[in-house]
Amino acid sequence: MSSLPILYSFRRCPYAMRARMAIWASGTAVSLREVVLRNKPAALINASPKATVPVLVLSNGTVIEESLAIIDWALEQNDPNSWADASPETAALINACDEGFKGWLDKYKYADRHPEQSAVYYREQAEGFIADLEQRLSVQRWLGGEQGTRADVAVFPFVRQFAGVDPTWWLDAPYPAVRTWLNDWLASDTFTGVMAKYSPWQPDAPDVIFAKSSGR
Ligand SMILES: N[C@@H](CCC(=O)N[C@@H](CS)C(=O)NCC(=O)O)C(=O)O
Repeated sequence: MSSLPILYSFRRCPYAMRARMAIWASGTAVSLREVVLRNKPAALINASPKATVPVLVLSNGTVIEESLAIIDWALEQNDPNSWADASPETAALINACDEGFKGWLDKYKYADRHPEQSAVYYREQAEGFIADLEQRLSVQRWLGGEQGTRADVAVFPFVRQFAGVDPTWWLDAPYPAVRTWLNDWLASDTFTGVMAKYSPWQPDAPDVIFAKSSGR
């Protein structure tokens, strides 16, 4: 039995993705447990009754059950890219993503479940956030300036989803700087590294070591 921290994750979940990216970039090894959301393992529910992913269980029993807190934990272990950034601006950007953009994104993605308005309407609401990113990225390389921060990592998986709802529209959408930023992330070792596929975890399965240094 390894004493590595245990990460409950779901490959396509944007919250889990941002957490895995920070863990990956930090070079910290964790034991990854891929979760099927409709059949959550009892071990996850016991550790974290709210049972969202990602959840990180440290070897001393501490449970970290919010993706942003997992990012912070990872960057405390090691932050080779200097992503840690406690500035109010970075926090505000992440908050605008999680508390505003994400809601419109879900409605845009699943517009058929929200027939009160059209998909285009929902997309236009979500575009307020994308336009803000465009403004920033048209004058600087990363969202917070010339250096990437936890905001870039935290926001990226949601922008990826937004672009993926209607890829044809996205190709010509008036957000060239966001497109470049997104494409850079998609091509990055950090993103491809964290998107490896794992079978759903079973209690008797051997540990799956998730770490940048494991040679992937
Ligand atoms: N605020 C949480 C949100 C995590 C979250 O909502 N994850 C989704 C998957 S993307 C989830 O686990 N949903 C529970 C479910 O589908 O049962 C975080 O940042 O970690």
